[in-house]
Amino acid sequence: MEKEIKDYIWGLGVDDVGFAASEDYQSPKSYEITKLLPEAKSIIVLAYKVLSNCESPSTSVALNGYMDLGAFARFSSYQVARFLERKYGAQVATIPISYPFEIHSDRPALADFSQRHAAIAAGLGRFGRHNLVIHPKFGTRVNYTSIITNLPLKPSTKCQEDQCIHCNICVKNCPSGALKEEGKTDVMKCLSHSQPYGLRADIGFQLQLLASSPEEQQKLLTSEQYARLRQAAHLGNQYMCFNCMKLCPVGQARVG
Ligand code: B12
Ligand code: SF4
Ligand code: SF4
Repeated sequence: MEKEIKDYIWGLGVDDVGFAASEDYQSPKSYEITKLLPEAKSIIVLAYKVLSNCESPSTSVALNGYMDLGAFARFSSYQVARFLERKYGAQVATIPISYPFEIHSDRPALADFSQRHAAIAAGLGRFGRHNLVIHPKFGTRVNYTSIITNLPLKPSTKCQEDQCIHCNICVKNCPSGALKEEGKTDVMKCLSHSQPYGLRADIGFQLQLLASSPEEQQKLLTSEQYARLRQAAHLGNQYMCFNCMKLCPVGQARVG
């Protein structure tokens, strides 16, 4: 069964796949996996190589590469889940790249499920100094999605080797200083650079609008800032910083 599932996933063009036993998934801040699928036994983690669009000096081109990956990941995840249902009568819970997840004010920037901890449990990499998972072949330029299932799958071998070469390039080139403290990303600092047109910027704009005269409001609503906020809200996560991902040297010479 494991080989059939892997062959199906590779046949779709997904870059890598690993299996984890549900008890090996340890993400203390995320929900218990049984809250997402009560009969959970295994997690199938899919890895997708990030396009070299992320190197483009144009932020819209870099973002578009990410959106291409996101569309393919959603398509692949659905296909694999349907294959598991059809072929093995499996129960499944597909977990996305990022959204949707439950939003609670006491759980800021915390998804229901951690793709990084799942990828590590499924043998698809280890944490680097930048708090991202470094894949043994693709380095940091990789995104993950997961499918939780009630199928009992033999877990993949975990990565034993530290993939990070501790060069500190990610820390030095983080424009917001979000990686200064080892083992912790400062979420607010990162957000100010990675999503400059996200929710916080939107709230700031709305407050400014409410406090403005009718003439000022007209100016604000025809400004570049408002158009950018609208575009970001329409597209979802609008990432404008890829430094910790694109500058990490690990894996870059080896990828195919
Ligand atoms: C919310 C979110 C964010 C938030 C908050 C990040 C955060 N602190 O977790 C913001 C907007 C800041 C963010 C930024 C980025 N994100 Co983001 N994000 C997510 C999301 C949706 C949820 C993450 C979550 O729930 N975190 C909370 C829990 C898991 O974190 P935690 O337990 O506190 O663990 C943290 C630390 O304690 C530390 N940590 C925990 N255990 C250990 C162990 C060791 C040994 C070490 C060193 C560290 C460490 O790592 C975590 C990071 O702070 C995930 C998708 C998903 N559902 O998993 C993507 C995800 C984590 N993001 C991703 C990426 C790529 C990015 C960005 C590069 C932006 C971009 N351009 O894509 C930056 C990188 C920031 C960074 N260097 O940490 C990828 C990571 C892929 C990878 N190779 O690891 C994910 C998995 C999306 C995906 N499906 O691929 N992200
Ligand atoms: S995405 Fe940019 S701002 Fe956020 S941690 Fe990485 S380098 Fe720093
Ligand atoms: S840039 Fe260097 S220090 Fe940062 S994660 Fe990559 S190898 Fe590790």
